[in-house]
Amino acid sequence: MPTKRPISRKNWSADTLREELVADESTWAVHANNFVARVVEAHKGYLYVSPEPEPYQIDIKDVWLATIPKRFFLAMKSSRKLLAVGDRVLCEESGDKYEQIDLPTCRVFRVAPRRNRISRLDATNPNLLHTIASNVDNLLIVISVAEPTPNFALVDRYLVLAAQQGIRATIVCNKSDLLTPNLRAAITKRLDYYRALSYPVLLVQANCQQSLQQHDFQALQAILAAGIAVFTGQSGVGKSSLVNLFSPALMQSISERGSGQHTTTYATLLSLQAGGFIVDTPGVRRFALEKIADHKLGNCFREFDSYQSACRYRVCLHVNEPVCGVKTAVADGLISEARYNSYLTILRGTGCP
Ligand SMILES: Nc1nc2c(ncn2[C@@H]2O[C@H](COP(=O)(O)OP(=O)(O)O)[C@@H](O)[C@H]2O)c(=O)[nH]1
Ligand SMILES: [Mg+2]
Ligand SMILES: [Zn+2]
Repeated sequence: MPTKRPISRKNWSADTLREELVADESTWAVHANNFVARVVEAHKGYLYVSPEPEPYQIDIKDVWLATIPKRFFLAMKSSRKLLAVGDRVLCEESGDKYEQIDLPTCRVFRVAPRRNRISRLDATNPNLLHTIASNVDNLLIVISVAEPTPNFALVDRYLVLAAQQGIRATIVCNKSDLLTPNLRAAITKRLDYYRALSYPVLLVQANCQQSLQQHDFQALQAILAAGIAVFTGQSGVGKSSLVNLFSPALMQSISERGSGQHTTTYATLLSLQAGGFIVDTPGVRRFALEKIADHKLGNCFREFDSYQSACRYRVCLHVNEPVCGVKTAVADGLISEARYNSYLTILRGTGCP
């Protein structure tokens, strides 16, 4: 059996416990009686995990019910703060039995530090963020040609999120069948702007099986195959349709295997038939931006980069400063006014596109 590190009472502070639980993977002692796993669903007092012997070889059909040792649980108040879908964990089999739950059981005793996280705002406290998913490789920002009209301010917000968190962002423009010549003219200009910033932009139609053969769809499939993806975008743009198209068989819910209750409010890691994983985030209406220093926001707008050197002040917010390369570029039509407005909106923390 793995040797448990003795913990004396005086060390029972939240910080010490957190340090013990959150430990770099290089320090993990993996042996016959424990295993590395990925959190595939996080609930208030328990988790579902699946073994992941090698990175991204997550055996999603092998689901374990996991708890964290009580001493961690008490210190952290709620395990949801500590663990989220996407976390890599080290578990040991516990053999605990729970009524009505026919799953093997284990205890989580190490968590790897997160590479990034995607959060939502607390429903009642706007200063509080809840992590929905961690260690995300791809953020797929979905818009539609029409119905609903694309909200590019929201796209910009999510591009900032991706930049902040170091997640690769892709813009997926769905409902290509609704393109009329007028719409095409209006949207293409905007999409080309993002392409020029080196964001992959894909035009797809999710309500049609034949789409699977299309170039952009296959490009999307290749992106999805590389790791863990999260879809985001307004309601009605076709996120669920896209996911279904990629994997008609994946709609099995983990909870059905466990407690017998169907769960729609918890983020879940799903595996795609063609490779890769997505985090399904039902009920999460919008992801939140983490607070960053004002002067760092400009770094999340890729096109500002070439013009910032012309700002008089080294730390320039590009708002009221007298000589500002970014503002000049906006005036000269080199930076899109809409993008600059997205920047100002986020900087002022006003409005929520
Ligand atoms: N015309 C058209 N409709 C689509 C397409 N993809 C999805 N839809 C429809 O758009 C509506 C919303 O799709 P859904 O996947 O539920 O969007 P979600 O809210 O983002 O998950 C549904 O009625 C779909 O049938 C598409 O490529 N073209
Ligand atoms: Mg949906
Ligand atoms: Zn400036």
